Amino acid sequence: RLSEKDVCLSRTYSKCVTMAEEAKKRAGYAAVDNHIKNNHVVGVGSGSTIVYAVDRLAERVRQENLNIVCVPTSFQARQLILQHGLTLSDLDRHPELDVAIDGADEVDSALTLIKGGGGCLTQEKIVAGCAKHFIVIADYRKDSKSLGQQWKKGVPIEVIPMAYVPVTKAIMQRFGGEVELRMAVSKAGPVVTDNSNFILDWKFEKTHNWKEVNTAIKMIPGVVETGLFVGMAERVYFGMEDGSIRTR
Ligand code: ABF
Repeated sequence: RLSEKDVCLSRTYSKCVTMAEEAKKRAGYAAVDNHIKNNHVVGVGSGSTIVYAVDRLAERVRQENLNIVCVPTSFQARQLILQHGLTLSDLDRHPELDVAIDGADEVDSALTLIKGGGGCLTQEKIVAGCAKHFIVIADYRKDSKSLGQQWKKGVPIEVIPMAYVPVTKAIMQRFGGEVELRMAVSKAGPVVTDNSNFILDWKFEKTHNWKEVNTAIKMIPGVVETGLFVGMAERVYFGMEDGSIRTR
């Protein structure tokens, strides 16, 4: 299998970007077409792939006159719902969702996910956890046998700001690897989440038992949530380079 870099070297960069966008679109459309029905309460994820799913959802709501209520996972998702004229709700009013659809940074062969490259992992996990069905959409670059093969930025971990140094030390001592405080693009300060917390990125060195590691990291005081989604995804739609859809 060619790496993304190899694929891009063999094509023009713009063609590569177009292929990936087309793949995201196909995945988003397939998930909405196969899983959303009238009167559904839908969790709306974050990132760039979900934009296509929301486009398709809004199209179906208009064309089929569907009654759909949407619960966002982030400020971005909220804006998307409003911009598309969809019905916005929250977990107070709709604590039980029929389906949640979201992107991922990497998906392994057991459907364990790394999420949180966009920093919204806590709300994404809460919303996915409230859904009867959690459906993931991604392009071919996220498909992996084992976590870390594709996504090189590590596992995002949301932490209470005052705890970021002790949490950093605890993770490195117990699980090895490197932990970095995620900085804003300007480098002027740390990234601050929608919950006013910081994000640590744990660059692990080997494959772990992700269920155990997830539980252990969550037990460290100051950790709010991890970007490891274990046993949550029911189905993943990958848009492939050849225009097909692969499901897992
Ligand atoms: C969210 O958006 C995140 O959990 C994940 O980090 C990211 C995926 O973004 P994209 O669809 O842009 O690749 O789902």
